[in-house]
This record gives sequence, C-alpha cells and structure tokens, in this order.
Amino acid sequence: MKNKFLIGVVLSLSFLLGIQGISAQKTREQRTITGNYNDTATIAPTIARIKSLKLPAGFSIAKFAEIENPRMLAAAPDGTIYVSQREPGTLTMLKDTNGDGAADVQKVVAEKKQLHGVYIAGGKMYIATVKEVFVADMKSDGTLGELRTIISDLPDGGQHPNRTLAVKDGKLYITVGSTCNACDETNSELATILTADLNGQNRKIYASGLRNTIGFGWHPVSQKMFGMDHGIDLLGDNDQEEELNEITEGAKYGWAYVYANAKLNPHNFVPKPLGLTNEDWAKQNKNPTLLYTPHAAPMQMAFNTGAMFPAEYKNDAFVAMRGSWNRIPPSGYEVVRIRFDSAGNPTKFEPFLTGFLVKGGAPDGKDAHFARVAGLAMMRDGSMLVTDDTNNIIYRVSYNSNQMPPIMSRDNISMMMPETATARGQITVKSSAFANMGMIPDKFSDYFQGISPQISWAGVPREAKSLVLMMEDPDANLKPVTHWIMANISPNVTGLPENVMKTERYGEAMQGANITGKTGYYGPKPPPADKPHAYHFQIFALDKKLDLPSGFNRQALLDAMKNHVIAKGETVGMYQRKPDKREKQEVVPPRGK
Ligand SMILES: [Ca+2]
Ligand SMILES: [Ca+2]
Repeated sequence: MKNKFLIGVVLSLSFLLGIQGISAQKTREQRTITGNYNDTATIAPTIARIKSLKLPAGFSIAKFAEIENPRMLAAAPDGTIYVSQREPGTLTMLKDTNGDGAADVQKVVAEKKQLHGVYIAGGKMYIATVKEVFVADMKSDGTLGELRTIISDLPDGGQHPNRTLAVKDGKLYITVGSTCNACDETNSELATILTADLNGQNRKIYASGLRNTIGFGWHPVSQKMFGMDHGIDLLGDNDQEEELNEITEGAKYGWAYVYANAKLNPHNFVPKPLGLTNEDWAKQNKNPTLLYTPHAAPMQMAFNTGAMFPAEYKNDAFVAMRGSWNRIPPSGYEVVRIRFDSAGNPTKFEPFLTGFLVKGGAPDGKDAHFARVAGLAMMRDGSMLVTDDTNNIIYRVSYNSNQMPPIMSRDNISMMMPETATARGQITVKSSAFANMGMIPDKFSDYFQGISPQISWAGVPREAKSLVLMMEDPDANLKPVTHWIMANISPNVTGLPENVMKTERYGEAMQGANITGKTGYYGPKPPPADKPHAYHFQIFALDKKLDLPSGFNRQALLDAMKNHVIAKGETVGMYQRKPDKREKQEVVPPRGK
C-alpha cells in the first residue's frame, strides 16, 4: 500500500529575552510534511533470487543456516557463532564442524524473553533483553554456564526494544533506544548509550540524544567509537538521514530536537524547562560524521579485521540496513561498507551487498524484498555473516571461494533430494491423527498444544540398520521449513506414539534441531493468512547407523544420509491457521527494528 500521510506541524519561533525560560513572543505557522507509507511485500528467498544478489567482484554469497527470526550475531574465538532470536527469545549456538561454509549444529543455549543483544568477551557471554543484562561463563563445548543477572532495571522498551551491548577495556556499553519516534523522554537513560562495570555496577550515561543506536563498535586502528543512529520517522522521504556518529563520552547527539547536521525537528521543540532555544540546543549537540539515505534502518555493525577479504577492506566497517517501511522509493535492504582512512576516520558509505529489494517483485506489482537484514558479524576465517530476520536465513559472504555450500541446492523436501535418491524400496507411512492429504487436527499445531501426532510405517527392508524421520513444510517462504528430524531410530521400530518428548535422546534415537533452533517436534505454524500448507512426514531406511553431533540440523543429516538411503516413504498432512481461533495466544513479531 502506498498511502501518503500528511502531518500538520506547528512551527514555533521563540525569542528569548535573556531571562532563562521566559518566552516573550511566539509566532506560529502551519506547515505540512508529506510522508509515504510504503511497506514492501515479503517474497520467497529462492535460489534464483539469492544468485541475483550483487556483490563486488570476487565475493560470493550462500546460506549458512536456516533459523527462525535471527537477529544479532556474536562470533566466539573458536569459530562458534551465536545468534539471538528475539521471538521466540532464544540464543542459539551454530557450528560449521566440517568447514563447508554451512552450519551443521544448531543448539539453543539460553532462553530469555525478548533476548536481543549478544557479546563475547574474556570467555564470557553477555546477553541483553529489554530491561536486563546477563552474563554466563562459556564452556568448551560452546554451551553456557548459569546466566547471572547483572542489571535488571533498564528502562522499558517502548518502540525500540532492541538493546545491544559490547565490552571494551573492562567496561560494558549498553545501547538504550528511545521509547518513541520523537518525544520528551522522562527517564534520562532512554535514548542513550550507558556504561557500567562488568558486574553491572556503577552504571552511568556515556552519551545521550541517540534515538536508537543498535550497531556500534570501535575502529581497530584509531580506537574511536562509532555508532549508527536511526533517524526520526514522519519527516518525509528525505529526512531524517541515518547518522554515523563518533561517540565520545558525555556528548549529546541531538535527538529529539535536532537531527542530522543541526536541523531542527519541526515536531519537537526543546522543552521549556530547559530554558534553551532550539538553536542553543543545536550548538550543544554533536553533528554526525557521515549521513546515509533516510529510513534505511541501520542494524548491527562490524569492523573487518580478518584476512579473507582483499586488503583494501581491512579495518573498514559493514552495516546491515534492514530497510524502510515509509519511503518512496524504498531504501536499505542491503549491507553497506563504511570506508575509513588510514588514521581510522570514516570517509564514505558505499554499497556492498544489494539486491534483496526487488522492484515490482510482488505478485501485485508492489516492491518486494526477500530479506530484511539485521545481524552482521565477521567469522574467524574472515567471511561475513548476515541475518535475515524475516525469511529466517543466515547468509555467509566469502571472497575467492569456489565452493557453493550444499545447503544452496537443498530447496526441496528431503524425499526429492539427490542425497536420498539411492532408495529402491517403498515405505508406507501413515498417522492415526489424519488421513494422507487430510487436515491435521489443531492440537498438533504450534498455535495450540504443539504435540507430535502418532506415526507408523511398514515396508522397511530387512537389511536396514537405522531409520530417519524428517517432517518438512515446502509451502513456506523458506523451502522447506524443518519441523522435526530424528535419526538412528531402530529398524525394528514400526511407529512413534503421540506426543514424543522434545529431548535430544529418544530411546536409541537422536532428535535434531528444527527451524526454531530447538530440539524435537515443532508443530505446523503457517502464517494466518496463508492457504493450507502441506507437512511431509518422511521416513527413510538407511544401511547404517549415523554418527551425528548433539544439536545436528537438517544440513548435517542430509550430508550423513547421502548414498545410504535404501527405502523411503511419506504421508502428508495439511494445516491452515483459521483466523477465528484464539485458544492459544499468538505471538506477533514486533515490526520494530
Ligand atoms: Ca558444515
Ligand atoms: Ca543526531
């Protein structure tokens, strides 16, 4: 929908007579700002679309992992990757154990409501939710020790519940966005970056007037701190530009009254109690170092210190721009590079990874996107990871790599993949809960109880040594979504009862990670407006038992099954979210950045 919205603005010109706080004369005029509501449509991240992405020469992109709502990233010194998932509120560990550029282990290591910011320092994991900061020791297998609360009283989130954090020189830095677009905040910790000791004590405001700085960091050479601040909405298509600020202790950065290079916000005047004119306020505030296209929505930022990218990229920064919802034409939906000079000062923005935005790409001709990028981190090998929190993919950008990770060609249910093509026998699969191609009852959906249905099978060849179960949905934007994987089921077993526990071990069998990152069954959860999705319950007979790590994912399972499948079969259940059902409260992901 492209709707113009008109905002009536009262412009006030105040003249102060030298006495603080007394306004002698005021004139007001009416001005109208034209904005555009222009949210782009989400389309599927097909292999063809991923291959159409644009990068500088020599770079390539592939899928690293498929996981629900991936947000911020942190890379551990041993190469393990951690991703926060604000909905459902988890921190998941990802590992590429065979070095093929795709994660084969994904395991939930922490759960906290609205978990968002993550940072690793000194062998410890720091985690931020909206109001809390936690710390945990990191174990050698990548899992975490007990989460200890070090801060529990950050301000409420409001419009920007996306805290991020970092550690530098023994101090914790926590960003706290504003609760609103532009307003007078009553809590002085809002719209700031805070610092505290590593135990959460001695908290104070480090910098203020920052509307919503999510991505920040220190230049590896100059050690200067830089952050990307989200500009004010509703000032039209060409304001406010996104800001790259050099963050210094005690500095003010303008919000909510002054933006970009000392422009005055026509919606918000400096409140009278401050006794200042807008011009006075502008003088007290620090201007940005660089400006970027309005509404692009800067998210996580990382400096490139690795050895993989060409030398000219060394010590430059990259920022994920999640993309606009209120601009014609749309902006963002890309990763940008920030060039720095040899002294460590930023010189300009330039495009790096583009093409997620498809002009006229929706079925109705609207502009569309197949990713909204959020998290960004550099891996130990120097490659880059970028999260798409909307189509549930983590991408990996590498340089001079000829290898296309196998996950790129796994855009189909496992029955149809080359990895299972060696099957000669036919297994008959059925469920007592639904007929083949019939509707799956509500209790098996994640909108309801989310328990697994009874499944049974026949026709397993006598020479089979183990069985694999895979439940997949090819009707989602991500094709297919992994709902349930189980390996090393005894070949003598002929079925599973209703409500299989979501544990890693199930008798002799092992359960792996589903799309949420968690272990075991994940019930159908198609978007409410969608046509019925088909859920394929597939059983494979193998000529061996598989050697799989704890937390194995679909990628790892398909790699291990290759050339060992001797029979296969499936039953398909359908499920549709009926809009009038409200038995279980639905969690709607916030639109917020
Ligand atoms: Ca791998
Ligand atoms: Ca500013």
